[in-house]
Amino acid sequence: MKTRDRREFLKEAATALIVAELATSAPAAFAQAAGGKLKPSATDVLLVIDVQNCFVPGGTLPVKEGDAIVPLINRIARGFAHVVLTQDWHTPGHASFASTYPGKKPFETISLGYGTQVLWPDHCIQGTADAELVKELKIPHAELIIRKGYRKPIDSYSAFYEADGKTPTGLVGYLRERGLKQVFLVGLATDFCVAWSAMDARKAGFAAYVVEDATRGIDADGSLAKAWKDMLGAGVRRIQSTDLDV
Ligand code: VGL
Ligand code: ZN
Repeated sequence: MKTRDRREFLKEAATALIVAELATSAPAAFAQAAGGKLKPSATDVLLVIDVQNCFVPGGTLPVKEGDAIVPLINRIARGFAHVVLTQDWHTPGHASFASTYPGKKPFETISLGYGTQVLWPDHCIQGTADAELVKELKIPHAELIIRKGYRKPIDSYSAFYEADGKTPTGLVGYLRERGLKQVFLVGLATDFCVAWSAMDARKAGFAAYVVEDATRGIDADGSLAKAWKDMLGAGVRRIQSTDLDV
């Protein structure tokens, strides 16, 4: 090989290595290189999980301090061009309600066709004030509201797939068709609907970032620590709102 060809070859090989490195660590590497913080881009989407009356103090399945994250979520949302909201939206007599099974109490579990189901108090029933989005949530530019858990025999913590792990809500198709590639998650509850949505985002091939201080957990029986272990194992990134340039 002549010196010039050799030099070209080395240069190309080095470029290929850098590109491969960026591809595995992107998009954080690109954005963070700019200002040390992650600046939401045109292909990033903020997924605001279940910020509903049912999950804040005064609701039917209240998450401790669930209301405290609303101003922070409003602020973060203003930094994102694309925002999708979710709404837990159950039928009366839903399969996830303890009241559906004589003798069962909330937070006990049962075995259903699709796996183990935690039983909850009746919550987020379609069309009730309890199921409405928290009125202090102010995200007028949100593009889509995904309702989930609306089929009586099956629960859906995740915004992407119902509890059988395969029935789609349509969100994967929506994000792909819109060219949205990185999903940032906030909302309620960290250890159930946020965690399942984040892991399903990974399963569907999206990058997933959970903004920890913009979530709150239920933490039933160690569920919060387990959820973080599972999320990190699935390649979900745990960040804080101060890591975002919003
Ligand atoms: C949720 C329990 C039952 C949640 C929804 O939004 O995390 N948790 N339904
Ligand atoms: Zn629910």
